[in-house]
Amino acid sequence: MGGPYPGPELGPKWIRAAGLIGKLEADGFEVWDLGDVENPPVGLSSAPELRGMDTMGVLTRGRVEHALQKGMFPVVIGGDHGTALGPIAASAAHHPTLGILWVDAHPDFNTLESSTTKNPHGMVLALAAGLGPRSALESLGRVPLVPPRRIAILGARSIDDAERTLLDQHEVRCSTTDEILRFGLVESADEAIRYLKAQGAEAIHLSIDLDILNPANWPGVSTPVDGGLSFDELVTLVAWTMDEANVVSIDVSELNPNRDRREQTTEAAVAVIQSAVAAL
Ligand SMILES: [Mn+2]
Repeated sequence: MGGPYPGPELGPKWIRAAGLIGKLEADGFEVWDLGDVENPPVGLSSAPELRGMDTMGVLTRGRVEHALQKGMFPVVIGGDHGTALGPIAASAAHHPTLGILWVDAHPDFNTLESSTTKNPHGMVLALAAGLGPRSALESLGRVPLVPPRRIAILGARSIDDAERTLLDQHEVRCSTTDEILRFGLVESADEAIRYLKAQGAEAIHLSIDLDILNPANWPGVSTPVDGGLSFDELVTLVAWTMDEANVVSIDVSELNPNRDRREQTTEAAVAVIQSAVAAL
């Protein structure tokens, strides 16, 4: 409900149908599928403009907390990028110095005031950083869930003007696709991880919006932006991050099967999750 089009709600179903669980089991992992978190009635939210995203975050947080308490590694599958709120809230409660590595074509750092589209999936990271309706923020946990200085965005290539101002005001580290091209993929990821560690982040939530991929080959997302990473680059980035940082939870979001071509983006999502888990 956080994005402009229907479709992302089908993501988990398609990823299951593509055999994710069997593949992880074949890789030697024990997998517990905790099932779908259903969209809550929007009326439950104290901030209706968020279209239930905050309530969804609270419901997801409960399951992720359960997983963390059991010593499992949470993999949360979207859904639009609002899916990230639950695992961030849970991991922040579990790890007081949590940092976020946000891999996305968009920073998702708008507020209800700054957003031109008013789509809540463009406000997720700002909410995590404590910008948004107070009641929604407080329902998710401490405010902010993660301070802005412990957030790094990687691979952004579509940044709104007002959003850029907010990022600068709150000193959020944001590196673009251009910087990755100029300085190298692993170098850019390495710098982001070093930065987060230098800011005291002892644990990292890795959030992957599939629109980081180039839509020319992986079109199954709701808000495609020209350019972006190849599948091999994304897998390299994820594997590097898993090796170099203490990643305690991940989310993979914004798969829109309605827009996919020959399930290429679905297959990419499955393989990205597999590569992340393989590095545990
Ligand atoms: Mn996003």
